[in-house]
Amino acid sequence: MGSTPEFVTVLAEKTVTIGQDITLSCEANSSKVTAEWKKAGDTLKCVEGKRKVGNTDTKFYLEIKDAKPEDEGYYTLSLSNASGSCSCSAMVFVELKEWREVEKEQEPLISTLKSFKICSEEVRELRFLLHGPVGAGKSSTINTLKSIFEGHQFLNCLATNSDTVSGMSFTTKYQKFSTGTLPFAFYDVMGLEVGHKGVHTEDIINAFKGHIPDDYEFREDMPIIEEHRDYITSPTINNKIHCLVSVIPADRLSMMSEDVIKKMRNIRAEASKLGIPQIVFMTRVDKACKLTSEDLGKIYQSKKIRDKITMCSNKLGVTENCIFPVKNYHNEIGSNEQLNCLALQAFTQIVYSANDYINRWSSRQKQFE
Ligand SMILES: Nc1nc2c(ncn2[C@@H]2O[C@H](COP(=O)(O)OP(=O)(O)OP(=O)(O)O)[C@@H](O)[C@H]2O)c(=O)[nH]1
Ligand SMILES: [Mg+2]
Repeated sequence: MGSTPEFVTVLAEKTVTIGQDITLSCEANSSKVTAEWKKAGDTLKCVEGKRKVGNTDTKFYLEIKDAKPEDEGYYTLSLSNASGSCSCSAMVFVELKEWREVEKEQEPLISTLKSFKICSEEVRELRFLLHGPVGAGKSSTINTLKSIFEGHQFLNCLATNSDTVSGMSFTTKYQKFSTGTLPFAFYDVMGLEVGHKGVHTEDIINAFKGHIPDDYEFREDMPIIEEHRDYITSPTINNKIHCLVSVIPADRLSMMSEDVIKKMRNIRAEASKLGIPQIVFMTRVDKACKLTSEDLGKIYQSKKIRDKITMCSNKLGVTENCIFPVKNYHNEIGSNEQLNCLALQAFTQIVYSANDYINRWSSRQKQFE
């Protein structure tokens, strides 16, 4: 009886650009085996002009011509004979043609934002509210943007240092963060959770309407009431939110509960009624895609990220061009220009959207003068 087949060399991970050919190969200790290639449970056979499987003596190979996005995946080769079997697997990534342009230099983006002027003198600062599920990276996003503008050593003291979602929001206050002398302010809120836990949707709606005072401590048992001593009864444009940012973790998108998604849709519907612009920041992209985690500059060539954006668009009912994938400073030591560029591109978008909102508000004011 022969011996169990064994690999002399194993399959290696591959990254190809769309349209290129893919070759996976490895070597076994014998050619007298039955070889089976599989991807996602399907056995792969030869397909004229597209796919070839075979072996030259002990070298086994799989060739795929003209890589398409659907060729991305986890490929397994199993070898068997009467004595037993063995298998090995490798991931194949198919990079798409860049579907959005990545900025490579941060300086032009920073200087445009530094010289930015709000279109109305009555408005002191553009105010952004970040909301989303617990642990989505809301506080980290604020931290990332603040550290880019303030140029200090990154310190993620606002965010939880735990990567596991405990089910309890680390942020419990309605907290304002300014960006030095620039006319931008971020508002951080408690995360959304399933059922009666986390921040109430009414609190978020009241926040963007301008009724919630700075440093208000959110209560899980009830939303703010008009009788609260600091409730802002007649908010001005300087109390209101000018752009709503939904923060969604790319790696947990498929696990997000229906309940949280429904809450987010309700919040978005209320913001739409008031004409407040809405943008999505899709965080934790490095956790969702290996290609991106290895080279952030390839984010707009990643099929995984593209698919996540489509999924996010379907779940929240937002158009894809309003979704910006970003990576936050997490455990990096120094500054990372590519990370900054992605964050700055997304930030530029919310600045212009908020300014448009102010522009519309100011035109309406003039009509009544
Ligand atoms: N790898 C990675 N980790 C991230 C990223 N953004 C945030 N994190 C981590 O995710 C965890 C949650 O981040 P937070 O910023 O505290 O999330 P949050 O939305 O403010 O959470 P709550 O205030 O608890 O609702 C922390 O451990 C962060 O360091 C990212 O882009 N990549
Ligand atoms: Mg937080």
